[in-house]
This record gives sequence, structure tokens and C-alpha cells, in this order.
Amino acid sequence: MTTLSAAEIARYHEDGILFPFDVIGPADVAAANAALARLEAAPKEIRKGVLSSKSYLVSQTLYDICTRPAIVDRVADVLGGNAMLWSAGFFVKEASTPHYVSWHQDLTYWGLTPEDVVTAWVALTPSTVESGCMRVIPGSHRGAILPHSNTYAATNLLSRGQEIAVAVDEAKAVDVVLAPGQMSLHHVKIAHNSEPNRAAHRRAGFAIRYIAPHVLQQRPIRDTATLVRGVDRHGHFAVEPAPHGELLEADIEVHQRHWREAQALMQAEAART
Ligand SMILES: O=C(O)CCC(=O)C(=O)O
Repeated sequence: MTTLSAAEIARYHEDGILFPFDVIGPADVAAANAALARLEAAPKEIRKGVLSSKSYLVSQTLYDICTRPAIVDRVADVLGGNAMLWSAGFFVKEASTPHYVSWHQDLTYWGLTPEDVVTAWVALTPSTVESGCMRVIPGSHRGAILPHSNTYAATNLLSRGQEIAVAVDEAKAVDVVLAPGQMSLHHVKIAHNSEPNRAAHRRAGFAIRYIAPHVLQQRPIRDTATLVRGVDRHGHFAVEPAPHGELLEADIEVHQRHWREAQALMQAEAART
């Protein structure tokens, strides 16, 4: 078992961030990058969805990574023992491009309560200060959800360009530098961002989101998840089927059902703000 020590668990709850952990080897990193390339080459009408949400529903390779003990054991430790896989998607910045991620807190938009939600961010290429690694404000998850606004900035990688609408004290920011195959764990309410990639190589990360089974989805959507550790005594999320291969039609259909519903809800919510 790749469990966390009591001190590491305490540090996660104190800081809202824990890294680095070696979780997948070079062959897995290559397989994950190949899976990413397959999704990037998928037909336009499904591409955005499979790259940004529940990617493991359409790829056995990605499902395998999301269920790896090296990741799930540690995730379960910070979630209190049981863990469900809720979503996963890629954050890709090509070499020397202006794309960035604005300061935000994930919980603002996800409708999940309580806050027992964690992201395992797995580096698939070097994630350095130069290539625009994630930056976090340790401890910010212990404060309130800050006001956010939708900027829709063209080079913002977030779907609505959502951004914390008050000043963030960047002097407190910590660079989450990761080598390929390493992961960080970040709390759903921690303030985080990332700058453009100034390096000569692509920066790619696979952000895998996990929840404790008692978490509830408050938004009006039939949400789904996959139990990956322990027991689910709550049944708050419909059970997801495991994928049967790589981008197979039946798996894509399962994925698209959820994606279409999520998109419709997001548009309705955006129209109200
Ligand atoms: O990969 C990045 O630069 C940002 C990742 C992020 O916002 C997230 O995983 O919640």
C-alpha cells in the first residue's frame, strides 16, 4: 500500500496541497501521452468533451491510471478511507504559447458539498516554472469561496475564463514543479493558477478528480462516479461503466450522454450570471 503518513495527511489538511509523489513510470507516461494524442485526434464534435471531462470513460489506458493504487491509496487517505473517481481531463499548453489558467477555486463551479474532493494532477511532461506549472496559495482552502467572474478570455484554458474577482496575494504562491510521472494532490477549494508555457516543449497534465462517497451533487444534473476504494454507503452518484477499449462507440455514447447534460447546465448557469 502506498499510504500517506499521519504527518502528510495533516499537512494536506493544513496546506491544501501535497507533492511530489512518483506514481507512474516512463512506460505509463508514454501510454498516457498516446491516449491523450488519440483523444486530440478524435472527431471535432466529441473532442472537447473527452479531453476535459470524465476522459477515463472512453479509454482503458486512462481508466487504468485513474485506478492505480499509487494514486488511489493516497487519495483515499486524504478523503477519509473511501474514494470515488468523479472526473478527469487534460490541461495542455503547447511550447511557447500564451495560454494560461487564471486564479480560481474549483469548488465554485462544481456543485459538490461537502468539500471532500481532491485532484490528483499527474504530469505527463516536465511541469516547471518555465513551462507554466500549477501555482497554489497554501492554506487558501481554509477560507471562504471568493467571488469569481467569467472573463471568457481567449487564451484562458478554463471553459468560461473563470477568475477570482479579488486580489490574490501572489507573494504567497508556491510552484508545483513536477517531473513526468509525478503527481500533486490539491484540495477542491485551494486558490490555484498557471502561467503561459515559455519552454520549448509541451506541458501536459492529467487532472483526476476524486470525491468521498458522502459528497452530494447540488446542481440539477444526474451525476455519475466510479467507486475506486472502500465502500459507497450513500448512492449519491449513479454507477459508471468501465470503458471497453480506446474510443469505442458504445463508450463514447455513455460519455456524451453525461457531457451533453453537463454542457446544457453550464450554459444555463452562465446565462444567469
Ligand atoms: O494545469 C493547470 O495549469 C491548471 C490545473 C487546474 O486548474 C486544476 O487541475 O484544477
